[in-house]
Amino acid sequence: MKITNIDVIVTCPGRNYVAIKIHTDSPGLYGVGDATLNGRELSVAAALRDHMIPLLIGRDPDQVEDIWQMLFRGAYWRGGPVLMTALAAIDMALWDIKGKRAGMPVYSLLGGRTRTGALAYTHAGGQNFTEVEDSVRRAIAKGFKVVRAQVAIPGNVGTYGIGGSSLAGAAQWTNQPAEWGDGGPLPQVEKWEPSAYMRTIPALFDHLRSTIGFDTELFHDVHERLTPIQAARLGRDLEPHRILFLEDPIRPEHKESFRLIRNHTLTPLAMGELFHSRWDCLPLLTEQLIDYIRCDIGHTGGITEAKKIAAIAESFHIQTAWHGPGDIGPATHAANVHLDIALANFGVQEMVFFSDQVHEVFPGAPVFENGMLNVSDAPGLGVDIHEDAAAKYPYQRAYLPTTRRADGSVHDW
Ligand code: CS2
Ligand code: MG
Repeated sequence: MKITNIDVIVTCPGRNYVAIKIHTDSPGLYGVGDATLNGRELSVAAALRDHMIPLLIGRDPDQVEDIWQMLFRGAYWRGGPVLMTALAAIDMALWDIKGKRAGMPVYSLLGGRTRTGALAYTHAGGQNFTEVEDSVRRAIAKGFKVVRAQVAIPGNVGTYGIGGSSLAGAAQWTNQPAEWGDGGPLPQVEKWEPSAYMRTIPALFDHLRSTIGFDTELFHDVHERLTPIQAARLGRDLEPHRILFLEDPIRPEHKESFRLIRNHTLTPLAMGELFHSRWDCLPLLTEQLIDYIRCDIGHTGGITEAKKIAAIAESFHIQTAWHGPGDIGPATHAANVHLDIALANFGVQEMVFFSDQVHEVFPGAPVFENGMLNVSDAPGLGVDIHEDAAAKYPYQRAYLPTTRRADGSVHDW
């Protein structure tokens, strides 16, 4: 069998997505992959169209590992979010083809079902503790057993994850002069200070545990904003609340800093969505510096790499909690759940509910029921792409927000 051509589809059903369709010389047999990288979508599309796709025409789609090695090492320049997102899309689509050829869902190819479904979590947020409590209660009413909780921070503007952060507030900090940029959309600039944050989050979980109790697993995403000692302090302050994990406590570059956090707190730690290969994860896994590995399969080279990351993690008692936000496509969400269902060391799965527009373009996203996610038993990943629907939603440049401290200096968003 041979790859005959590969379509790159850029679409914007409510937000930008990039997808690929790998066609073969077997009539009607193709694979679908997600190549979405939030805020840098067209860079991935160009890497695919201009550099990677020409290398694949005529190749046997069955050779998933060899194609992965060739695309990762053959370019000499390797890694990073753009190339690893492009590689992930190709990898997902090749696993999709492999499943369709075998007449089996991808999880069967990965060793078969080890669980009835993948325990899922959703996001709760609000401007104050009562709003967050109400948001958590709504998630519980929907059947979630695990909920992430985020809250606005007094004096900060546009805090991550609270849902509907104030655009007007964020605009206060848009300090670029109008002449900057090309007149099109620019990143919102938000403001964040650690002290108010460090005081507010323990108080939030005081409130949630005293009102909702301990039957629901709760946790918090720091979103890479603290220093190691600040993260250690927050982890210790949260210990009485028994959160499932403290996510992304610090920025990803110096991984050994997790040793300092680990030495000071029993609060479980999670990291991974800003990593791009197993090598990024290694010290955190082999030194057991984290408890959950949260790589984004769509930015880490796909299913082939995620299998290897999970295998290393399993050897060190570390569970998976793959990244599953709204800014990756249904094919990655499906790849998450196929792995979740098959892996022995699955922990918990982040998910979102897609809009009708997204379902129209990408039918087949995982299904949420009774607190768990499942994928269909259709051969392959179970996700398709409808190009006609995709064409209705042209790309619209958009950026992630950026963050600055009160003195105007850049901080991690
Ligand atoms: C967040 C993400 O869901 C999460 O864990 O960290 O939503 C992250 O902010 C986005 O993926 C960035 O594009
Ligand atoms: Mg996160």
